[in-house]
Amino acid sequence: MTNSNAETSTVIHTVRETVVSPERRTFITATHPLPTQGATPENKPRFELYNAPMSICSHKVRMTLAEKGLPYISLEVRIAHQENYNPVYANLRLASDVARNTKLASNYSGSSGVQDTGFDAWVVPTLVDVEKNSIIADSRLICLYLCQVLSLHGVDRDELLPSDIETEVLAQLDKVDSFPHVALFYGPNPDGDRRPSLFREASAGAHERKIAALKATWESVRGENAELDAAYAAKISKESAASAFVTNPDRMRTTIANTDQLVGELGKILAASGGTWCFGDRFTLADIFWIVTLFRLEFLGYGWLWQERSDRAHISRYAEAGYARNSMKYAVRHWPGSCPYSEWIAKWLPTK
Ligand SMILES: N[C@@H](CCC(=O)N[C@@H](CS)C(=O)NCC(=O)O)C(=O)O
Repeated sequence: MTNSNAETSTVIHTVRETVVSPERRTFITATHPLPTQGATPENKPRFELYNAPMSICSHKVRMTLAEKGLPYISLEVRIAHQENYNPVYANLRLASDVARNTKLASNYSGSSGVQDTGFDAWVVPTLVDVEKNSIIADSRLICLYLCQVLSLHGVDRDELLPSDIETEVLAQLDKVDSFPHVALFYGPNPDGDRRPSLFREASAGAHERKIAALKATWESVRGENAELDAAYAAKISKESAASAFVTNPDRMRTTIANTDQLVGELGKILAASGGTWCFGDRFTLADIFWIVTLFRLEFLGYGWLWQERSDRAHISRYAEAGYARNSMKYAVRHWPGSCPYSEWIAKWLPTK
């Protein structure tokens, strides 16, 4: 289905007014990099970002925006309250190009990459480019989009996506996109679950709660819109597959072995780099994607994948350099609610 410009504007307006309550709409700028400044009607930046504090896909986008120094309205979607299961929000995502060109995700691989599993209408982040009246509904695509439109802000697009190494940078984004983040988040390591204990309790039974919430919100709109019905059915099927996946010890063991291999591949890139970052001394999108990934792994208690191996000491040095960047500090480490619970990363969090 192709939406007209007017239809897209209506969808954008409706979701802005109904999904996120005013106190969770904040104006992020270089001088106010945390969500502390309430958005007012006078604030009219080009971008609006539906995101959630803890979401790793939101971390990638917030960090990219921070690296670029781009102002935006942050619209905090409360995943724990299933605000992302509001059909109005799904309609926004279903109006994006990626939704039109990709099959719906109805199965589960452990990753959240759209190329891997398909399109999920019920997740964050979603970027709205107010100036272009366009909706971009996938973290990897959003970060690429931000790089590609940046010349408009007088910032060289080559900064995070240099043309001479674009293919190499894109290959790293694809690798991180295929990373089994979600399985490691919701599933225990059958050989010793080191996820923070409070987080373990909070996330237990998450897939079942998601299914129940989806069914409840579907009830009120079922049969009204075939596209929405298909998106609900696909998500319920995906969450059922996820539940079976993360409670299967063999699948979790394979997931952890794959993670170890991907971390090893990062080690090889860094060893060949000759500089601080993946590609020499140029900080690129590849580094944003890897740094938030390593931070999430540490949060979940998987830092041992490199910290307990002398041949991977360079990954620790890389991670520390990345965590120290201002973009990482404000978009992730100090962003309220971004990394609750974890004792593994306590030294990186703001002191109380
Ligand atoms: N391919 C999407 C995946 C996004 C995604 O899976 N988001 C997660 C948080 S990182 C989410 O919103 N989960 C909520 C849910 O499944 O209910 C992207 O990269 O943006």
